[in-house]
Amino acid sequence: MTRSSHLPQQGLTQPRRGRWRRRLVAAVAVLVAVPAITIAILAGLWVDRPVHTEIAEFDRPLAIPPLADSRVEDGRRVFDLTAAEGTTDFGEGRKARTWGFNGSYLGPTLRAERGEEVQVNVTNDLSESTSVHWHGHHLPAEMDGGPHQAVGPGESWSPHWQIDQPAATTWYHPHPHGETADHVHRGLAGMFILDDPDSDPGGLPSEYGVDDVPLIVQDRSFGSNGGFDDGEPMFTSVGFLGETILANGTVDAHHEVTTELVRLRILNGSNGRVYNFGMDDDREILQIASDGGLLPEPHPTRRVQLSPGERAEVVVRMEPGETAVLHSYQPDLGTDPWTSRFSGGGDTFDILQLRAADRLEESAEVPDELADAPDLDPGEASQTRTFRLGGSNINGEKMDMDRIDEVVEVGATEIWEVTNPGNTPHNFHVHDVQFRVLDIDGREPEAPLSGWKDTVYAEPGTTMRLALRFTDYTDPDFPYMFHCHVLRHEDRGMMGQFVVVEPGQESGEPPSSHAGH
Ligand SMILES: [Cu+2]
Repeated sequence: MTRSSHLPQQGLTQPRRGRWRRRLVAAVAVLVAVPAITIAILAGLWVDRPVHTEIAEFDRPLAIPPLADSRVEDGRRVFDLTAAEGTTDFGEGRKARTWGFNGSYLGPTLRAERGEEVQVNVTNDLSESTSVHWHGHHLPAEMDGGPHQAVGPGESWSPHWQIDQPAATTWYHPHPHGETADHVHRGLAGMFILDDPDSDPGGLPSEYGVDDVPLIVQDRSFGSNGGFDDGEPMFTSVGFLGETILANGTVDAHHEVTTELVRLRILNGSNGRVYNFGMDDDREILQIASDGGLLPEPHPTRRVQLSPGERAEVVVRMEPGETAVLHSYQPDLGTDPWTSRFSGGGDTFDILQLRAADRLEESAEVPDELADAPDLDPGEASQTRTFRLGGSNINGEKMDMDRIDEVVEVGATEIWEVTNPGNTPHNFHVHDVQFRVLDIDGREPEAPLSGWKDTVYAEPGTTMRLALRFTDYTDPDFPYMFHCHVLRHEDRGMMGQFVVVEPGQESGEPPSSHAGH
């Protein structure tokens, strides 16, 4: 275009001639670009077409993760977890190189009672550094297993803490700096069930693996060689999205039900996928718990949506001899159809078939009252902090291991205001504490958010207010994390660090990630 100014004039002034050239070029560009963009979008839609995985046979019994062995030493309940590589046979020629704790895929279920001192001896038999985070636990930052507590190959780490929180379905998984998505995808995760006999409402199904069933839901894809395919969809906004569901590592799973009521402790252990659980015949189920424990009262519902890292406990009533399928309906991922689609918003899955025996043992009725509501009064808050989730950052900053983002005084009740201003689905997880969701865009949250939470879905275009209380475990140097639990987002930097300090104390220096632990 600049060359035109050197051409001899033929009736047109130079500027006018340049303008017509520019218009012509613009018109050609539009004629070329519009079909190209259209073809790209159509190709993208074809490549990223919604996944509808229906299971015909449900021919494998649901694996129940074994309860971890433990022993009591010096008043502590001690568990051993060893992370190692192995091979897992998922059936029908699907044999994958996987990672697991005390086995080739996932790990045993740890279980402890409120008041107990626990210690977990973590050994890393992998060829690279990892860490183990106790998701949902209230514990000292140094025991938390975040990116500062890397366990090198061949090394061990033995965190210990006292269980001091209500009964809940929590879990453990690696949290190495920038590598969490990869390590969890390979198979490192397990459940950690907390009991609290003193506040047990009674009557809930509670025989582990029989009518009280752990259910770790993950999506995976298998390549032509039978191994895991960790390729991400072309236009994904949440990282990896798999096409096959693993329930406790089982593909096409069923569970034999022998009681009228069965309790499912559902953990969304997936990297980026949001599920919208419900039964295939749309029957009513009772949600009885969320991340941090039992809800104040059972919530009758037909859908339970969980983003990565969230848990819900539900009770399903079965009739003798029938089958019913736990299904994932299309999740609600916001109003932007493109982003929703590219985050798995159009996908549906069969998860697990429940097969009732011809005669079912009688179950007790679920109590009308389950637990005390969270006793967090926003009127007592001493501080409001704001967190804006955008791009791969929080408040414009990417995770920096050497930067403490927030300094919290012990004993404080605070309000954390979390905004997701864009179209991409995110969620928000806070280490150390269970919080209460006060409101979402000014509205009181629905019943599933009436209990304790540590991970909450951040719907695109909304702001929510959380109330948190930091009761103990001061340490000016070792930080806790807050982050998006979409693992690809977290790894790319959507994470920050806070320390809990004595009143008036300043934050110190975070330890290096490889400080000899
Ligand atoms: Cu996110």
